[in-house]
Amino acid sequence: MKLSMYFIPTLREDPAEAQIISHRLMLRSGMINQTCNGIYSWLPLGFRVLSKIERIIAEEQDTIGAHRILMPTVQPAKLWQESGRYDDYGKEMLRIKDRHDREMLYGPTHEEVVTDLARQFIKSYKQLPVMFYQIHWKFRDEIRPRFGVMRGREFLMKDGYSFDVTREAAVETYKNVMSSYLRTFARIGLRAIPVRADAGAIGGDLSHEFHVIAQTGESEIFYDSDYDKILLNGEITFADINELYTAADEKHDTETCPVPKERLRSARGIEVGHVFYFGKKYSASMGLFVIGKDGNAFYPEMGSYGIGVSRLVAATIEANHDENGIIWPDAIAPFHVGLITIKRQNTSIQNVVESLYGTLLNMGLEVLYDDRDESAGIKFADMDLIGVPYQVICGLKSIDGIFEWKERKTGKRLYFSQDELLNKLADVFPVVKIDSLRGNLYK
Ligand code: 5CA
Repeated sequence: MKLSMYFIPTLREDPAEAQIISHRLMLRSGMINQTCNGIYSWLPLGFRVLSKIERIIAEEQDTIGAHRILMPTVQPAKLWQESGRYDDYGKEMLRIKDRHDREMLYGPTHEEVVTDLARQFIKSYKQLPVMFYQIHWKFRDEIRPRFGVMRGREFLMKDGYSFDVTREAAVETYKNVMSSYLRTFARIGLRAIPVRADAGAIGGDLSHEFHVIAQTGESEIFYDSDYDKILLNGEITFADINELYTAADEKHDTETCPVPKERLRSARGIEVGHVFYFGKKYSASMGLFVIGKDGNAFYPEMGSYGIGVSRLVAATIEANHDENGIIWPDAIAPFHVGLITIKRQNTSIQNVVESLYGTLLNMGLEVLYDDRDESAGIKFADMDLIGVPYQVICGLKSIDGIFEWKERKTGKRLYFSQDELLNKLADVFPVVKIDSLRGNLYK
C-alpha cells in the first residue's frame, strides 16, 4: 500500500477527549472514528488489525471443533421472556418496537438465540457434544461508555456456546475452551491471565475472566506470585490455572484467601475474555430437551465463552506502546513492514525503492510504503506512531544495494543487503508465502 493513496487520517495533536493511551493512539493513527457516544466506525488501518485478530480467534475456534455460524443482531423479546432474562437485563438492553408493535431488542449476547436454534435441531444425545460460535456485533447500553473501543456500546465479540450430555463432559469442554483461549491470546502476542470470576448476568456456577495486565485496566485482579514465574516463562497451561490461586476482585476475600500474604500479588487488568459454565439454566427454561441413550429425555449442559474482539485492539495497544506510538505484535500488525524513502527527489533511489516494493509484495508481504513528499522526520514519526513492527529505510546507500533495517520494538538498527533483507523478512514472517498462495485477505 502506498501511503500517498491510503486513507489514514492521522492527527498531530493529542485528541482532548481521549483519557487513556490506547484511545489517543487509535485516534491519532486514524484507526477509528466516533459516530456517537460509545459507537465507532473502523477506518482502514483499524479494520486491518481487527480483521487479523478475528482471523486468529476463528482459526483457534475451528481447531477445537466449534462450528462458526452467524446469528441475527436483532432478536425477538419473546425468547428472553422464555429464559426469564427480559426484565432482569434492565437498561443495558436496547429495546426496540417493530412496525407491528412487537417487542424486539438489539442482542447484548446470544444464549437465547442459540438455545432456540439447538431446540429445533438437536433431538438425540448422538448429536452431542456440539459447540457453535460467531464473531459479531453486540449492543449494551453501558452507563459509562469510555476509553474508546475499550468500553463501547456497540462492540465486536466472539461468542461461543457448548452443549454436552453430562456435567463432567461440560466441564471438560470448558477446560478445552480455556486452553484454546490461552493459545489464542499467545498467538495474538498477549499474555492474558485467567482469574476465577462471578458469573453475573449470564448466570452459572463456574466462571473465569481473562485479563491483560495494564495500568489502565478497569478491574483489580489477585494472584499467587508463583504465577509470575509462569508468566515470565511464557506458556500457561490449564494445570497451572487449576493449581495456582487467581481471582477477580469480587471473588477475592482477604480472610479466606489461601495464599500467604507475602505471595499474594494484585494488578490492574483489562478483561479480554470471559467463560461460563451454567449447566441447564437455558436448556431447562427454554425447553431444549434431548433423548438420551436410555430413551429418557434430558436437558443438555451448556456453557458460553466470550472474547472481546474490538476491546482486544485497545488492550494490545495498552500493553504494547512507547512515547512514539504503537508497537504492534507481528501477528496482528496492520502491515508487516514499512518502507521509507529519504531523498525521494533522487530518481535512482526512487527506482530502487519501487523495485524493492514490488519484490516485497510478490513475497506476499503486506507493505506500507511511505512515498509521500514529506520530510524524513515526519515519515519516521508517522511510521513509529502507526507501529509497523519492521521498517526499511532507503536512502543514498540503497543505490549501492544497502538498506537500513529498524525494529520498532527495540529501536535496533542494522544494515542489510537486499538478499539479507529478504531472508530476514522470510524468517520473521514464515507463513506469509502460504497466505499469499491462499489469496491473502489483508492486502
Ligand atoms: N455470553 C457471554 C459469553 S459469550 C458474555 O456475553 N460474556 S461477557 O459479558 O463477559 O462478554 C464477553 C467479553 O466481551 C468480555 O470479556 C469483554 O472482553 C467484552 N466486552 C463486554 N462488554 C464490552 C464493552 N462494553 N465494550 C467492549 N468489549 C466488551
